Amino acid sequence: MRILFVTSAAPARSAFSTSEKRPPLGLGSLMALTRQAGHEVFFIDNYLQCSDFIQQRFLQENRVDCIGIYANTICYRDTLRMFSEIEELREQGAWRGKMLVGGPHTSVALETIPEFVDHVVQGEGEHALMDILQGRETERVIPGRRVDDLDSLPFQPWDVFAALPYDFTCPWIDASHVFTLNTSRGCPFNCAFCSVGSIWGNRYVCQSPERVVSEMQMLMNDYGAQGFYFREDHFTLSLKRTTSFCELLLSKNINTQWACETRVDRMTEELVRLMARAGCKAFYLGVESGSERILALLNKQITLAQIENTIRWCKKYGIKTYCSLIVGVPGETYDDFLQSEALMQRLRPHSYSFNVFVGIPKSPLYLQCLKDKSYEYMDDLGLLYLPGFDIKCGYFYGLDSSVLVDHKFRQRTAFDRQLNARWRRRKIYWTVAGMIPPRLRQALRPLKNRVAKVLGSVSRPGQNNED
Ligand code: B12
Ligand code: SF4
Repeated sequence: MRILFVTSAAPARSAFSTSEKRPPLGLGSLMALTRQAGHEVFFIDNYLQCSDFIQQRFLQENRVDCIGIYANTICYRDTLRMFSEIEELREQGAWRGKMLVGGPHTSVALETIPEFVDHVVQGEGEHALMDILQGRETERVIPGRRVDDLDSLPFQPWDVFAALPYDFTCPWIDASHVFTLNTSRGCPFNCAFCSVGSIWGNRYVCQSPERVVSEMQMLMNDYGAQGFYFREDHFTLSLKRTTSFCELLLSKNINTQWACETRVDRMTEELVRLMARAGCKAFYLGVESGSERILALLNKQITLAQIENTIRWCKKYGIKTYCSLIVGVPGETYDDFLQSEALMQRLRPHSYSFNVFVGIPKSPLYLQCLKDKSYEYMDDLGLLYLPGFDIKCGYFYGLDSSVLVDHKFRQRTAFDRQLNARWRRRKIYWTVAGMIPPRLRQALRPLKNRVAKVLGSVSRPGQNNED
């Protein structure tokens, strides 16, 4: 069969950043598997570069039998556009192939998928796709079966990905050829703002250290990889796997750099030391908040002590830390935010950023906001925005909210009023500071801390602490 896999283009405006362009490893897994089974595979990444492939007659000219579309909620408008243009071709008799869709959106908003789409795969796609292609599966909606042995899956189609202009860098790794890998699936936690549990389920499955290292070696030998970025929810969930992975890199004398995402509750000093010895250069940490109350409300199941210890050990062994914090969740107060800010100022990670809460369908907080109607606006994708979203966009991103969402926010919480007042004071500070000649500003520097005491911090909230 001749199969075309496509992604959907990012919307012009989005409350989630859509600027990071990396290979879509879920589709990659399906492409590698179908190729291995002898099918001819085509790939168009509209998220990376918008294309007009339907109007350009790509389906007809390449005699495509089946199109498989990756759908996530943020890019779903473009998915809908493709569905209807392809259906129009079918109605005109200009193309007679099958239309398949998979990806996170199918698990969280099945009801939004048009009836004319032939197969909708929820969760993992490998088994379901092979069953459809071999005619063993005829149902329209297919809950994907989990892949129990991730080692059995072929390597990603790197020949295809390496030829495209993806971001092959990582801000924390000093190398130009950094490849993204995804070596595990599923998450046993249930953080209130996250929808991963409803997409993947709670069972965690991972590739063996040997499998991970062999793909890394192949990438180093054949594609000149100089570094790796494990872009997955839980690279370090299994202490045994992380330890064996590091020991394998060391025993094979593999000299490379890598970064991963991790939870602070998985870390011990010994593990951080071992990871650093094995080439780990950075952690992306879901810190979320400096307020114990908010951590509990988010069901994050981490403590401030664990955050502090992890950052301290990382500094000791030379691993950079990037902390991601969430702000503006229902029930959060200005005081909670001050605690987050104080934590970052005290621990001084390499960098950190505040992300303004937007409800993603099916996450526990989303369902709660729907139930108690604490949101101010729901957009056409079903995303929920809370009162004061505009104030927080201005404060934390330096952006007018109209750049991200088409709604004029009116409601305010006490948190927003206090944040707004501080923002105004800070703007005055920066305007006045900008009018002072640089030399005089230098001389007045010692006064900055006193001013900060009156205004709250005078530096910007998202920071790089290059120390
Ligand atoms: C790494 C990652 C990224 C990377 C790489 C993206 C990529 N496409 O691989 C980057 C940073 C670029 C990124 C960007 C975005 N991401 Co992201 N990302 C992830 C993360 C952590 C892992 C993705 C992954 O590799 N999964 C593993 C593979 C195996 O799964 P998969 O890609 O879903 O594919 C499987 C199935 O879905 C299915 N499938 C997929 N497509 C198809 C098609 C067909 C035809 C079939 C049959 C099956 C099928 O089969 C695949 C193999 O089993 C997930 C969280 C997660 N655990 O999934 C979030 C996640 C997917 N991202 C999310 C979001 C919102 C985004 C962005 C829209 C915005 C953002 N900045 O966060 C952009 C959009 C990217 C895009 N290409 O459209 C959300 C999606 C939520 C939703 N309801 O849609 C998730 C679930 C995280 C969350 N916040 O809950 N992301
Ligand atoms: S935020 Fe991370 S740890 Fe929490 S549920 Fe989502 S994937 Fe799991």
